[in-house]
Amino acid sequence: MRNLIEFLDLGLQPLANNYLSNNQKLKKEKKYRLKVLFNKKTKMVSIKNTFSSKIMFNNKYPYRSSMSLTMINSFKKLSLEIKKKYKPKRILEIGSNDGSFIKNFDKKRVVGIEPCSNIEKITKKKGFDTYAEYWTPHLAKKLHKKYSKIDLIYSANTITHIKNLDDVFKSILLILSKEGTLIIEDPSLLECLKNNTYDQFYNEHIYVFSLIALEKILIKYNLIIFKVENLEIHGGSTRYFIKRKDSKLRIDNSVKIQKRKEINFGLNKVSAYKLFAKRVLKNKKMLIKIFTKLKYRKKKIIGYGATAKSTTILNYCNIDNNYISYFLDTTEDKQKKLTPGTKIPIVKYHKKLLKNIDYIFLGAWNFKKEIFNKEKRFISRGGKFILHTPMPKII
Ligand code: DWN
Repeated sequence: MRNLIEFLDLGLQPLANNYLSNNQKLKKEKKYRLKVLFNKKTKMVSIKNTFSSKIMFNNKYPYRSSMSLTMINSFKKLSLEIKKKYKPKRILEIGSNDGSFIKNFDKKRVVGIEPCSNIEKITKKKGFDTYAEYWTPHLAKKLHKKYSKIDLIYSANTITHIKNLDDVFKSILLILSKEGTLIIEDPSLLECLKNNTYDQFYNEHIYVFSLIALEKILIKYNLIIFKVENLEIHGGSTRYFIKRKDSKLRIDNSVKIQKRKEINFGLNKVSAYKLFAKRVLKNKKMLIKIFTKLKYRKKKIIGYGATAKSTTILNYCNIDNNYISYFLDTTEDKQKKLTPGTKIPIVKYHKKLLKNIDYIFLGAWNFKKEIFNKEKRFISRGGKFILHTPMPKII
């Protein structure tokens, strides 16, 4: 416990993806204190108060990875690379969501694990072999019986959502072939600190990984990171290519480069986290100032992309339905609901709803390029966006 440093307090927060229906509006919401910790020994950054997977990932999970073209294209690009470079006989995806990645492969060669059964169903219906189960040693054994060893395992934005990392990697060892590759992809702690994207912290993101922390866990399982790729996706993610220690795959220079970058920034020291916390507080004050000024000037503000991330921002900064009239979102399961904690109505996306709008708060700032491209008309008639990263600004 002496190694754990609490460096950030993001206040009382509701569950990030717990969108409220109108009849839940007056009910008391489940809230928790969102505090973020740095472990001086393991270098791991994690949130303090956690919830069970069953509470967070169940048959009502609203998030769909297919809602963004950027995600679809990124999965497509990676799939081509996997087919070309690794030529796997069988691919397993842990956290396959609505199948945006696995749909790029032959149905006979790919298996998807997705515990949120409402989403898993979508891929199963299309004829893919999917399991609405959590990733556990029990499931790994079951899959091993059916498929024997698997030579490529992929997991995007999932491993950081599972508290028991020991179980995660033990289960992987049960099924990954001797020369197999494990690819995991999650938001980068380095980018989070550099860009002040404190909204990467919420109940589902139990960890935000850095290479230096992940490496320390993997070594316990004789797993080694042999290549690293930095991606723009989700505001800066890292893709780690991992092998068994005795596999013949050679270690790429990108690992050394990434480690140097993280250490130069100070990800191994408490001071970097304390400075980040100061910037986050300044960020909050600046964002509140922007909203207060615009409200005083009677500007019409809406939100775009009711993200899990924006739950953290809105609740931390107390920006509610007094400031933002509604959020536009393409996800059916979020529409006609209210944002957690701040109770801002979420409306089905339609271009005409941007007509008399002056400002858009970009909840899905991580898809800025894609959205700016889509909303050229709004921009050309003088519409402006409010962004909180790296520091709050209007563009
Ligand atoms: O790790 C996680 C990530 C990958 O997905 C999960 N814990 C939960 C979820 O987080 P998020 O909600 O912050 O993810 P996104 O991908 O930033 O969400 C984008 C939201 O914006 C979606 O609700 C879809 C919406 N959207 C839209 O309405 N129009 C997105 C785009 C690109 C658009 O054009």
